[in-house]
Amino acid sequence: MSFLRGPRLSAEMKDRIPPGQYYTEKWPVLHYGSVPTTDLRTWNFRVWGEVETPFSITWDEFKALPRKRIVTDIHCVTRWSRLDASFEGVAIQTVLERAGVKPEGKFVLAHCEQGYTTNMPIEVLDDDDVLLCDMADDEPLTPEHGAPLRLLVPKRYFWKSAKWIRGLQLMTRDQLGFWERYGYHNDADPWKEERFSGE
Ligand SMILES: Nc1nc2c(c(=O)[nH]1)N[C@H]1C(S)=C(S)[C@@H](COP(=O)(O)O)O[C@H]1N2
Ligand SMILES: [Mo]
Repeated sequence: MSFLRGPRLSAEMKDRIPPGQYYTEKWPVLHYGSVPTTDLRTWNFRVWGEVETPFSITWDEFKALPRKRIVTDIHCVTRWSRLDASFEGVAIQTVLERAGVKPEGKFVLAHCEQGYTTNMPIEVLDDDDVLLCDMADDEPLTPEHGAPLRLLVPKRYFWKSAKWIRGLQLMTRDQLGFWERYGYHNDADPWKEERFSGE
């Protein structure tokens, strides 16, 4: 791990490290449980719940959607921050517009392999830096970082960036996800240090 006193960070870079975080050039791997194996021939991605048109798409259909690449900073609640990480995939709006979110669809639960979930309000998800991403650092995502597909929500601590994602459920009410039920903060804004609930 490289700490702040390690690599020389410019003032501009230091200003991008939220309180209580340290800078790393590495990309640590963190998750609960094991890395799932995926058969792309049977893989699908679903959007359901409070939407006009629930749908399920195959891997080939996902790969045919319009693509977007972003460069952004990411922050993990275990205190590492990476600056200028690049990600590529499909803008969240592409799938939300296809589904047609109803006005009642105010909250989202992301569903992953092996039952992992994470929740957020629709406004947090519907942001211009949120991607369903299958590439990072200009390479295909590795299995341990969430291949074939992960969510990327850069403005929140990284547990909201669900790996091995398989679907989005739109809901009228908020429902806590996996780490949120274990006491992680529901909002998870790194700039407000929203690490654990009750803080
Ligand atoms: N499906 C799934 N996604 C997950 C997790 C998990 O346990 N399962 N852990 C989260 C947590 S706590 C973090 S910090 C990030 C880590 O992503 P990375 O291993 O690519 O750095 O994945 C998040 N996404
Ligand atoms: Mo995490």
